[in-house]
Amino acid sequence: MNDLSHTPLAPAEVVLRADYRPPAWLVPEVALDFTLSLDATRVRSALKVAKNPAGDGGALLRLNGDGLVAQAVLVDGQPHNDWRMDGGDLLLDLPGDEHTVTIDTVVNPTANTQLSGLYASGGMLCTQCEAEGFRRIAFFPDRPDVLSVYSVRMSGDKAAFPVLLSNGNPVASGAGEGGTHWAEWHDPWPKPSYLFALVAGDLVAARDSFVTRSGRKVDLAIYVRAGDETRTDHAMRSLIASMAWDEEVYGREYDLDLFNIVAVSDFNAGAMENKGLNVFNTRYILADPETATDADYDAIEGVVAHEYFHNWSGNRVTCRDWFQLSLKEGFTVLRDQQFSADRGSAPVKRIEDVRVLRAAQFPEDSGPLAHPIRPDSYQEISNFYTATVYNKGAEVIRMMTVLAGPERFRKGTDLYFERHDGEAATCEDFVRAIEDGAGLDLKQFRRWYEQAGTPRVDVVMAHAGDTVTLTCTQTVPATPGQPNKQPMVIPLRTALFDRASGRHAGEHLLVLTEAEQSFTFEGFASAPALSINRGFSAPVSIQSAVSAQDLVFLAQHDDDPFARYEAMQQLVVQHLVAAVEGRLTGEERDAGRTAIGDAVAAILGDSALDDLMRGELLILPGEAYLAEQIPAVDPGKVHDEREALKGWLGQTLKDQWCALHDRCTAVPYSLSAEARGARKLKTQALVYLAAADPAETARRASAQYAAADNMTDGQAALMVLAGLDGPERAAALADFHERFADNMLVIDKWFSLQAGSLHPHALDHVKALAAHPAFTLTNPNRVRALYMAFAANPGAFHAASGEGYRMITDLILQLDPINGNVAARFVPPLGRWRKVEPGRAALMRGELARIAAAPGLSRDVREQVTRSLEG
Ligand code: B3K
Ligand code: ZN
Repeated sequence: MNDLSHTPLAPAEVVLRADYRPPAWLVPEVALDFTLSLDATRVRSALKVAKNPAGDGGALLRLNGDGLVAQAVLVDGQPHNDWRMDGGDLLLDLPGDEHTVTIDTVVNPTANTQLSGLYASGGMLCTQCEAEGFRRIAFFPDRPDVLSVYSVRMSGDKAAFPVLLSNGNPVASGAGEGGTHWAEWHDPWPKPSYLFALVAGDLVAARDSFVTRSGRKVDLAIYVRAGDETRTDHAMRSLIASMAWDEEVYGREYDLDLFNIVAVSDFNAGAMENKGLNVFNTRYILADPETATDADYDAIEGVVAHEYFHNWSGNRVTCRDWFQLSLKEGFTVLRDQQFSADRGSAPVKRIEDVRVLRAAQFPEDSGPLAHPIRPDSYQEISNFYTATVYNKGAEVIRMMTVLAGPERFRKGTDLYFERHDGEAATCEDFVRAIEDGAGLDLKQFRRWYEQAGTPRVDVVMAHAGDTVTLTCTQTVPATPGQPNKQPMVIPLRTALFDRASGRHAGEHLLVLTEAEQSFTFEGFASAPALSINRGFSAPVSIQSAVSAQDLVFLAQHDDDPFARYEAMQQLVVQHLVAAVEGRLTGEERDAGRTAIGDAVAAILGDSALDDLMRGELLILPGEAYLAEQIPAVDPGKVHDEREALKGWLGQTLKDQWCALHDRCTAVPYSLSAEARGARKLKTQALVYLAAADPAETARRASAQYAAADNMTDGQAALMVLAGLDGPERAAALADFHERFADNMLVIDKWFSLQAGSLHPHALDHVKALAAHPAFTLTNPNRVRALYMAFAANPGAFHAASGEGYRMITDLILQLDPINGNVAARFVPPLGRWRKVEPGRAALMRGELARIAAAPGLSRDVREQVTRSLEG
């Protein structure tokens, strides 16, 4: 194999956590004046700067800039020529302790295809400043520990920009000359520059209000394009529910007289928590039954809540530096997970969250991009908005709730908010507040912030006399830059089931702190069935030799719903991993399938289960998660074995799937848990049946598509049809496209369903779709709809020819100059080459080397590619 990993790359600047120094200058107040235009917006910024008593005392003021040109620089109102540029930054020496620095710049929002800073989207202007976008608007100490009170004035053409919004409260507005108008906003809460926002455009508002527990009335508005205001109800209800929940559960009240949300179609992320002016990707706002699935409804509720919760966990208490990102993101993800659990089915929510963690974060932890939830270094911070910082970050704080219990945890968070309100804090500040408030010792627990990698816990159960001994051995795998690891604190909720009665005598919380530890339990005449890491109390991988028989038992009898799900998953994982590794005799394969089939039949027939939970128990482990369990995996084999099992289950239980589909089809549309559960099962029945009998299922799916009065049913039927051959496929896809041609979010689904389909020619379909007139590289949702769905479709992406890898590489190279942030998100799928069998690994690595060799890469892509080749 060619050694391509050593393609020379220019040395990149690395930012180290250990290098943190307080800012030399603070900016207590800033006034921004925008003269708006789509291609030349003038920005005048007036910064009141004051020497930081905690700084180095030097005269040098560094104002970050990215692509800005200073048209004029004034100090205390006087023209000032003694300034210089250092890269994009503007440096000036200031003689005294307090000054006002005024700088004029001009930016071109239309040319801003990176969608960071001030940019144009369909005729409107909007901003995205986290993490380092503000420096693309104005020269500023663009770091989260510089907190300022913002006053904003903007003026522009009234016809083009009838709505003018910024953070905080409106102060004044009026008409100007030549058809212009202006508005002034003031945000009384000091904030870092990444929370600044401005929106100007032709928008309509859906309005409501909320009265806080102390009696303050808050005006709520969701701004969308005309015509979309009929699809904001669910987002508004979610917002109101979030506001009430945060008061009740965390004692946090909203702190301005208005809360605005704006939905934009061109957006790199999901949404942004700018103070008092959240900006959202339209996909997390707009919903009605005809165009949004049940999953879309859930995602909207979760993201609206997440951004709202940031008002306290992120805005009132912000981050000292970007290494502390998990301080706000991990905690806020935990809060939105808890909220959604309270709003719907808590067990189902927990299962979904763990599924996401395993599908997105476990591969990160075991690959070249592994990093602790509080990283030690970065080249481009945008690359650290990861499942590790967000989702594992949430799991780490969740473990604190397990160790402390909810009441004591709440004392900890109360203390955290009280101590650090108005400050830029660190993860260490959070841990200390939980320690002090909840009365926990988290000394060793802090390793969760330091060490990357998913800990593995091997559990061996021994039974002698009436004593059960559990021996737990933990290992934290080596990760890039961290060859040696220390033992973690691992809280494992555990129960020992008596097989005869199907009961256990109470749950134990086993807290592992050492590399190896034993726990003994008395009073067991016979060996019990082990239920461990119930509720997924720790984000670890458990290895225990549980028999298929015990797993079937637990799948039916465990009183912890997550553990039931887990037993089913393990049953299938054990079988499929053995099958992929070629370890099964014909008889063993039959026996394994029979055990799984019996367990599935029992779930189908268990009348005590609600349908939402039944749906979880029936989901087969995903290909990515299965692949994680197998070294040097052949993704093709994983795909084939999993499909074969699906087909076998479809065939063996055909009558039951048909009966289930019929029963659920009779349930009318509503958003009740019952109706949602029915829709979920309907989809699953189709999926199993399609694997067994494609022709008959195409007819069934077609009928479901034709009869669908909601997007969940329509999309599910189309998803199944997209994976099959036959006339029904083309007809349904054409119909869907025609019906929803005007709705960008639904057309995104149309792209995704085809790119993610089980069809053997999915790869060719993606190639053709890239040339479709509705495809564009400038809209991140559209790019993700086609290519993320494709990269997550193992059957297509991992084509043995390497064509899938080539397509993603071509995309990265084409997209990088347009939007490096989004382009970099496509590198990790290629970065998993070390986990894959040698033939494909060489192809993947070759493509990474091709990217590395390209000139002029963005810092985003360069960092991800370099780490992927080296790690
Ligand atoms: N804080 C934003 C993330 C913005 C992403 C910047 N690259 C959304 C969120 O987590 O709430
Ligand atoms: Zn967030």
